[in-house]
This record gives sequence, structure tokens and C-alpha cells, in this order.
Amino acid sequence: MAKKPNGDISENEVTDESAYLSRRSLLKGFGAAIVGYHPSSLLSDQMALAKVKIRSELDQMIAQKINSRAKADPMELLDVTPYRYASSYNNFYEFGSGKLDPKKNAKNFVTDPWTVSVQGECDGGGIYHLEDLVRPHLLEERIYRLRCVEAWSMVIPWVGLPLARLLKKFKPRSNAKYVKFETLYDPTQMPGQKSLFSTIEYPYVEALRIDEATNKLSFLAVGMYGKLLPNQNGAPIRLVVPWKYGFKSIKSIVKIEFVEKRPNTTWMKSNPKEYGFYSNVNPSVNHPRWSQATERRLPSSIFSPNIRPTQMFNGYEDDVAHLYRGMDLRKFY
Ligand SMILES: Nc1nc2c(c(=O)[nH]1)N[C@H]1C(S)=C(S)[C@@H](COP(=O)(O)O)O[C@H]1N2
Ligand SMILES: [Mo]
Repeated sequence: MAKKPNGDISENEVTDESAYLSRRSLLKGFGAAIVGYHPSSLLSDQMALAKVKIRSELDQMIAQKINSRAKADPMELLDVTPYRYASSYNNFYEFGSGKLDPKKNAKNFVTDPWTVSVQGECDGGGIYHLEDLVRPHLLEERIYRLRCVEAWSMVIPWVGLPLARLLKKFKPRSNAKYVKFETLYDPTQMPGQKSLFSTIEYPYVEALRIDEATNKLSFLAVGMYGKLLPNQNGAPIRLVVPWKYGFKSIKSIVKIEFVEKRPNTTWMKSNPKEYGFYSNVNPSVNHPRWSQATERRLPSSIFSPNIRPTQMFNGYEDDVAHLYRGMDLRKFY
């Protein structure tokens, strides 16, 4: 299959927050009359003002943007997974365990208004509206490989903000050793949470060591392919930790908690022999039931399987290997 750059990617690698916020407002229903117009032409005075204020950050942003682009393997740019795959082949068990279930069942998922509760060992805890978390930051684009533990992979252009920047705002205390994240629990909206035969417990919980969470690659996405995050991809805000198996990248986050002790995370609890806390992508540590040496890069078919070797830390070794220096990665899987 011939590969070509994806037409869905916008040329702007930076989506400024006012454009993002006005898109959120569109969803909120500013009125049917404005639907269909480009959001940036609809900026209210207030939003225009916000735009002026953040313009001074722009130079810095552009430098950052160039850095993050250069970081990605240039060949990966040609390899961005078509939007229709990234937005329809999903894992989001709250909306069903089939790959096509989340798109179908999350269609009416309500993501606005949305609040995130920040708790635990920090001085800046509280309940934050999503917009207030995003507002002070310019959004940036990061093209990352996503490697599922099931041995398929994609390349996705996320839009969002570095996790470290947000965590800093919450003023974690020195005894905060881990950051724990939780997905919304709402069985009325999430049919998977009502299932009697579920393999996992809800709410979905994930966690990172604080130094992992503040690594420059750890990212919170509010969009992808230059658009708002589709519900099935974890709207309105989800974690992206590109050097770890996909299940660490928890979706639709409502709670962030700073804790001293290592939390029990969802997949670990469900099957501790198969899913460890670290879950770093590692071609030489196999899943007990299948090899991790290779992966299927989507789109993939029986005629064109698109099999590639798995890369250590999913190709992000330079940025993250130091986090695990001296650790036996067979033991700390
Ligand atoms: N809350 C929640 N987050 C989740 C999951 C889930 O079932 N529930 N699945 C995980 C898995 S296994 C993967 S591979 C990625 C998939 O993200 P994507 O559908 O955006 O590609 O989301 C992760 N985050
Ligand atoms: Mo996954």
C-alpha cells in the first residue's frame, strides 16, 4: 500500500488556546447559527484579548514546536496513521471491548462541562474546569507512536500540553512519589461499566512515577489531527505516554491524585502476571501469551501486514532510558 502524508493534518502545528476554547464553546452550543463557521472568526472580545496576551509566548512556542517535530523520526511524518483508523479502531472498555464499539457507543458521551478533581499530596488541589486547566497554556502538536500491548501500533498527531507543566501548577509536595489518574465512572453513559463479565474494574485507574510524569514526553491531549479529541479517543482530556504500552494512556480523566505509595492500576489488578506497573515498550520482554518482538503498524491487512520490529521504549530511548537505569526490566515489567 502506498503511503502518503495524511490530508487531515493541519499545517499549523500549534493550535492556540483561544481557538481550542472557542471550539469547545461551539460544542457547548453558542447557538446553531454559528455552526459551520471557522471558530477563529468567532472569537469574542474576551477571547481575542486572551489571544493578544498569549502572543508573546509565541516565539518560544515555535522553537518548541520545531524541536518536537525534529525529535520525531522524519520518516514517521509520512507514516501518520490515517484519521479514520485512529478514530475507529479503539480500546476504550468503558464503551465496549470490541475495537469498533467505542466509536459507536461513545457517540453521545457528554464531555462538556467537564471538571478534573486534583487531590492528595499537593498544595494546589481542588476542582478545576477543563477550560481553566487549558487556558494558560498554548497547545502544541506532538506526533507520537502509539504501541498497544496487543502488538499493533499507530502514529498519531496529538494536540495538547506537556503533563509536567500542568502538574507544576498543582504544587506537588516532596512526598508525592506517584501521580494517579482516574477515568469518569458513569454507568449511565458507559455501557461497559455495567457489564457483568468485565475483565477490568472501574473506574479505570492508571499511574506514573513522578519523574516519569514530569518527563518532557508525557503529554495530555485534548485534540488530535488538529481537531478536538473524538469521544472514542478519550475526550475531553487523556494522557499520552508514548514509551509505554497504550493502556497506560488513560482516557477521559476526571481525577488526578498525588500519592506516596505506588497505586494499583487497572490492568495490573486484573492480571498482575501479564501487565506490570511500568509496562515500558520492550521488544525483549514478551507478554506471557505472545511475543513483543514485532508489531503490526496500522493500517494492516493480511495482504499487507505491515509488520515492524518493536523498538526499545517505542523508539524514545534517548529521552527515557535514564529513568530506569539500574533497574532489571524483566523484573520491573
Ligand atoms: N479509560 C480507559 N483508558 C484507556 C483504555 C480503556 O479501555 N479505558 N484503553 C487503553 C488502551 S489498551 C489503549 S491501546 C489506548 C488506545 O487509545 P486510542 O483508542 O486513542 O488509540 O487507550 C488506553 N486508555
Ligand atoms: Mo492497548
